[in-house]
Amino acid sequence: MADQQLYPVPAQWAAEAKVDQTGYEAMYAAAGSDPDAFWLDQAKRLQWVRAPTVAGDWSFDEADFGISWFKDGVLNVAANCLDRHLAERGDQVAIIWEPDVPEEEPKRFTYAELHREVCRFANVLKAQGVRKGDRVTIYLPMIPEAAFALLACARIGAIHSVVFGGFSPDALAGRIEDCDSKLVITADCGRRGGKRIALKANVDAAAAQAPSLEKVIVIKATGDDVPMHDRDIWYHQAAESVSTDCPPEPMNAEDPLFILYTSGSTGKPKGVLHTTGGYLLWASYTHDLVFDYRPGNVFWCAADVGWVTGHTYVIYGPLANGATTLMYEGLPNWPDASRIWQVVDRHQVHTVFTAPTALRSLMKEGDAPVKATSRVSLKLLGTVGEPINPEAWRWYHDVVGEGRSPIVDTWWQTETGGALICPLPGATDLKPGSATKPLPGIYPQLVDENGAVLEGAASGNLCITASWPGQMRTVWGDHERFFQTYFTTYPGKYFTGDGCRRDEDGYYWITGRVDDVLNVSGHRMGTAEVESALVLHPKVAEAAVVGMPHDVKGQGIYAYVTLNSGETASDDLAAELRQWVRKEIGPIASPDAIQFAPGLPKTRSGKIMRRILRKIAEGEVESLGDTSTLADPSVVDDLVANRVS
Ligand code: 6R9
Repeated sequence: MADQQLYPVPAQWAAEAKVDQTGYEAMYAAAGSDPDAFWLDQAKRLQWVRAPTVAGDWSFDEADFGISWFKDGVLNVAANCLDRHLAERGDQVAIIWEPDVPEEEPKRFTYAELHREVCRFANVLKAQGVRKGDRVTIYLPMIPEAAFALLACARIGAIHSVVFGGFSPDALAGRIEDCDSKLVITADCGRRGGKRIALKANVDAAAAQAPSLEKVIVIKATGDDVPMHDRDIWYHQAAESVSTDCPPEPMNAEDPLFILYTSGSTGKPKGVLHTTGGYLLWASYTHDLVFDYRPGNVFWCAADVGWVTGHTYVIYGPLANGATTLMYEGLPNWPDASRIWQVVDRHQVHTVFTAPTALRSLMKEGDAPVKATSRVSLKLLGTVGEPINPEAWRWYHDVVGEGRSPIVDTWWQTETGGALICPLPGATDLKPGSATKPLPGIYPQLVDENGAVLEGAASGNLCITASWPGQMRTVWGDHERFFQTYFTTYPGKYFTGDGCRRDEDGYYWITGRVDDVLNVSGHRMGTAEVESALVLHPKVAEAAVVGMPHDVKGQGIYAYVTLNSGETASDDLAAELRQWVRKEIGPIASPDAIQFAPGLPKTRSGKIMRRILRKIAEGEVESLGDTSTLADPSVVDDLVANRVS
């Protein structure tokens, strides 16, 4: 099979990487034979106020369900990311910030400077009454202050909840209220790809629906004129009067570090909770192993800090490891398709880590924009967020990397804290499109619909059978939902929601979600969320949303909409509904196709048969399967006849 073509570890990588194939196998075995000893040893990567004496203490069974790691350890995340590096590398650059507009000067912060900025920010938060355990919502563009804000919360033990700047005021308000957060940190405006995002105005609109909100700290980022209300505080003014001395709060390893909302197959987005010790260890361990980080390398994860990838691989992993991390304000293809590679040359980037959707959009523009740059510094490539199609993989490998750089395809989730299944550049032969093998300490299992364990080469539902330090600990405010969502489909196992194939070499190939979660441009989107946004529109009676294949986004959003009687379908109404969803959730949720349907295919018990809707959206109208159990089989003919292509 063409997709089975093997790309062996380049000789130089095999010789020089921290972990080679034998090393990987030895680590994998060690983590399995004595997990406590293995993880207590790995925990030495971090600096502890009090070192832990226990590693994992967990059960996925209902009777004694619970997950903890290093529970008697005490540490502070910001101290690990900053203070402990000061003696050795205080003058080394910690963050390189590349602005949206290429003509502007980048900014650089050494570890000593970053330490000062974080302490200052922490003192501003304290002066506003923020205390250990309080929730702080962060709604910022990719500016250095975003890094300061996350680390400032960690320093004083406040729990941050970052909301992606592309989310609407409604979505923001829901997330502020869900975790009862009293303070929001935002900016006047954001910039991305030459466009402005009215962040402060969005916070003002959200405030009307978020009674818990008391204060808003506003960073002057673009200098745009924004109205200031009683609750608003300019950061630069508040920062004038505080000291830059702020001792880190000693935190228990199991104290919460952050909440990050993510979409599930049902209901509102869930507040995924990560804790202090286990998460930071996972961020540090995976950043070190997967990217073979060496002092001096410039590491660039191109994700926004609004997603988990930005948390783990822009901020926490690299800074815990004393790395130089690049933070980019803009978009991969603006002002043109060579921007990423220009940034690589400008900052002599060693590792670039991005999403397949970005690669597909650049690949469309041909090789010339890549070849116009040198990329001589580039030694390692990474992908994350969705399965990478072998064509994009080869383009990345052959054209961008000129064949010399391994690609680490990292499979993981908001829930997992960091990478779980992925190659190590010095250890794993690669197959384009496969996330390859589990990291040491990770035990994947494939099961069929009935939960029967599948051995050897097989396709099934991907579960993980043992806890790892970076695992989420709960859904904020709803521990029962945590258990129900992840541990009841296949009792005793963590169910990822992904389908997966394992080949005869033991390589894992993620095939995508098997639940009602879409992956649009590497962003998770619950079909239920888009449906509830649509039915809020006064003319809409019912909506069903499914995924459809999309060249660049991976998946597009296909919405079937039934109107209230008396309403007429039109292109204008379709445009209005798209706008409506943008307003309710944000631009990333805007449907790519809207089909007005007089009826939806339902079983006699009233359940929408999504299988049929998916097939129609995919254009596979020849293979709809059995429709005889439908209450009214004739609706299918209408749906097929009026399919939007
Ligand atoms: C990190 C992140 C998680 C879902 C996950 C899966 C998909 C992520 C992938 C991948 C294939 C990869 N996914 N990485 N699928 N290969 N390398 O993306 O977290 O936003 O929570 O999404 O993304 O379907 O279940 P999150």
